[in-house]
Amino acid sequence: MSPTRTIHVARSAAVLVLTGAAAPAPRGVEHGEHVVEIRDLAFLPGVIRVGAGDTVYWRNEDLVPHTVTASDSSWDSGELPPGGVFRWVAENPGPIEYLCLYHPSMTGGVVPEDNGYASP
Ligand SMILES: [Cu+2]
Repeated sequence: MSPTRTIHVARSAAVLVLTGAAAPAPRGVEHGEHVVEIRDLAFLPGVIRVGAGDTVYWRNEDLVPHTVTASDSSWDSGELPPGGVFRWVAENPGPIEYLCLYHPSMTGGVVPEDNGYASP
């Protein structure tokens, strides 16, 4: 996905110029990437802030399958088995609400970060 990579690099450079320092990322997670764990019938963290072109990974750490499904049905992981990972690139970061089709009380959200690239 070279177009996504190009956007990612350009955006990171812009953040460095504007702030002087990139936001700290969890160990093993590059800036522009986000990991949501699915654990105990919940998305953790429940809401993430992403920039356009960022990549989000949902990792099912539960013992039962789940789905990661946009509430407006614009994207869907399909069944995500225990240990499975769903990758989604935030071409349009939202805001988007999503849920698990098997456990509708499991909900999460994606909101655009204020980086000057997201639409107002
Ligand atoms: Cu579920």
